[in-house]
Amino acid sequence: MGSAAAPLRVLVDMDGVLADFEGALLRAFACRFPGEPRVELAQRRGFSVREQYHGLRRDLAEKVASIYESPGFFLGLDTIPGAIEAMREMMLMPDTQVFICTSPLRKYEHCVLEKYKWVEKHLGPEFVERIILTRDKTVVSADLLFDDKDSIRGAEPNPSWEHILFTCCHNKHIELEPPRRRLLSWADDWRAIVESKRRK
Ligand code: T3P
Ligand code: MG
Repeated sequence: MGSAAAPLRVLVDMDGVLADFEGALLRAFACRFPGEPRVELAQRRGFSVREQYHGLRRDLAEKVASIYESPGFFLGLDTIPGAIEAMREMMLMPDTQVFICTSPLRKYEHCVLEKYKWVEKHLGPEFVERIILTRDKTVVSADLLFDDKDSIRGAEPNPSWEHILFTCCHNKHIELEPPRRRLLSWADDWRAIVESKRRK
């Protein structure tokens, strides 16, 4: 029998990993509601921005949500440092399948189209081909998922992928239970994590 290794399949999340959702949200909130209290990035805790603003003052939840539900918000996100270069390099790795796995907002009107446009603008059409848009990432099969959400739940209780927590302002205080792993940024050794999953 030949010993050709099966290709490795890698899912890369979009907001918080490729696109800077948190930075843009804070800037736009400060601009649109200059008199209101806000949560600086260093003070962010927990995945849901809405929940944290709700804790600050109940009515701020709707205000912060109105920012990410606005037209142009998702298309205007900056890239996370090193993300574009890492994706290009990963795509060229032999025996490696790369997909962008991202969830749309429940209020999908602008978000869905703008996520596609963002990928085309920053990564190009070959990456548009590789978008997986789903509210449930657990049913997608892969070896790895790089994602900034600390707890990824869905219909499948035992997802096939290993979740690598991508460090973001809202999750950096979380202490992971072993054997869970983090990628601190795209300057961290993502290549070693990819290689660690190859079947010998
Ligand atoms: P992604 O799966 O690419 O990380 O929920 C829809 C998208 O918006 C999802 O994208 C995550 C992102 N998001 C946050 O990161 N924080 C939030 O508080 C909300 C509401 C969404
Ligand atoms: Mg994310």
